Amino acid sequence: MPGNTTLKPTTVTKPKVERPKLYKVLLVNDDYTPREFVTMVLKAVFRMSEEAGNRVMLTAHQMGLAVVVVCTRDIAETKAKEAIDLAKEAGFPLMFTTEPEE
Ligand code: TYC
Repeated sequence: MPGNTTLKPTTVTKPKVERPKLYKVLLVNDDYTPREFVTMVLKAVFRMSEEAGNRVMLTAHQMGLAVVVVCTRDIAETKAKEAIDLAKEAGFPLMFTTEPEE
């Protein structure tokens, strides 16, 4: 009926989209793995350029640790394992770890 319309309040529900937690892959320094091998693994597994791989390798060499990449937990764990396995096959103790971003 025109002029007699009841307006109902509309509830607007804002959908809550959860952001997946992000994880860091860390490169750990050691005294035995050759620098070139570390850079090669960073290029092969994390698709880094020679320059970026070298920079990250040198950071770990000097600081003890370096952040390689930040990504979802699944990808972080898979990549870390791939990298560790490559080193194991070659007989090097090179280590990668993962941890949640603060
Ligand atoms: N410290 C190693 C060397 O002097 C090189 C190296 C760099 C190893 C970074 C591990 O995460 C690493 N041969």
